[in-house]
Amino acid sequence: MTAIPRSSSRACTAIAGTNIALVKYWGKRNGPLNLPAAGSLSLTLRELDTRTTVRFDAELGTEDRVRLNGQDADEATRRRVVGFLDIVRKQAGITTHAHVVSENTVPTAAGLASSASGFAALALAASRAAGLTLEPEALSVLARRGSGSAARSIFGGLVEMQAGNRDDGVDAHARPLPEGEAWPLRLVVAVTAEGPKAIGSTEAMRRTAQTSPYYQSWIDSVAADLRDARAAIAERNLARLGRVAERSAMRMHASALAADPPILYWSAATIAAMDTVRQLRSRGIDAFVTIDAGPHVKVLCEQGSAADVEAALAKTPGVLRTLIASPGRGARILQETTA
Ligand code: 2P0
Repeated sequence: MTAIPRSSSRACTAIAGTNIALVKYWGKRNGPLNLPAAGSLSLTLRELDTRTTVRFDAELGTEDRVRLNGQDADEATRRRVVGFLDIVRKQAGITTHAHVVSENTVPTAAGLASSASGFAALALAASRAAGLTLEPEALSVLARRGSGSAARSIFGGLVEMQAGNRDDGVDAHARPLPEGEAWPLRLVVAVTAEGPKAIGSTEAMRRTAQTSPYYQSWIDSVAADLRDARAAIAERNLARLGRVAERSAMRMHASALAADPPILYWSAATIAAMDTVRQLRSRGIDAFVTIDAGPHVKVLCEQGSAADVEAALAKTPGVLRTLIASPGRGARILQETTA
């Protein structure tokens, strides 16, 4: 491995879609290495993504520069990105600083999982710009260091994250589930609030693990949900997959609700949207709820019912806007340049 020669720069632009977990990740077995306590299973989305350019440049001096959505990143975000770049630099054997420019179509930190697409795109762009060529699994391991859910966004469509059991984390990566390919699923997103969530996932997971009496039961329940979800995907059985997804989300939130102090992400609009989905089901429409670390509601359904689901959610009190998201590809390079 060689250092980038002085006064040369190397840039890469990569794009990654966010993902929504159908079997949730909520808890770590190792904080510093960001190792999940259990596996998870998700759908990578086409419509909500992050595009990131990383340029390692010997002229940049002693600091990394981080721009997010047209502005300098706040200090907490900058520190998190710099920490991630340090991991990439160490892996590539370089010391050069970088200029990072990132644009989200996902509302940042609003519970629409911008860290998943953000760190997946950053892992690909930064590793390539640092001169590394990583296989998808190694890229997923790297992305996990930035954010647990980002490991899943390296791959497209339905994806399973394996918890792994090694201390160094090399087996804690995602893998695609080809049985799910070309299944015309949709996730209808009901946005119920603007702005950042009350408590970030990392801190909320830590508090749940340390104080919730339900945490261990939650973690113990994940393996069976993963098996059920895999079987549902193999049969293309939406009702079975949707039932697992709802159950997993409710159990994750139950574990967080029982933390001390309690963690409640839901608002009145969240409950109203859940009620809308129950009414849709009573009319014979297969639609199933999942909720992440925020008040928004995401509804899993098939392509043919997405318009009906969206119309019902749009009329629900407290729902600000809706969008229909579809399965998307994994992280990929858009452009590379060397100067
Ligand atoms: C998930 N979430 O499976 C779960 C469900 C939110 C609720 O993964 O600490 O931002 O960076 O590894 O990946 C959000 O957690 O947390 C998340 P870190 P991350 O999608």
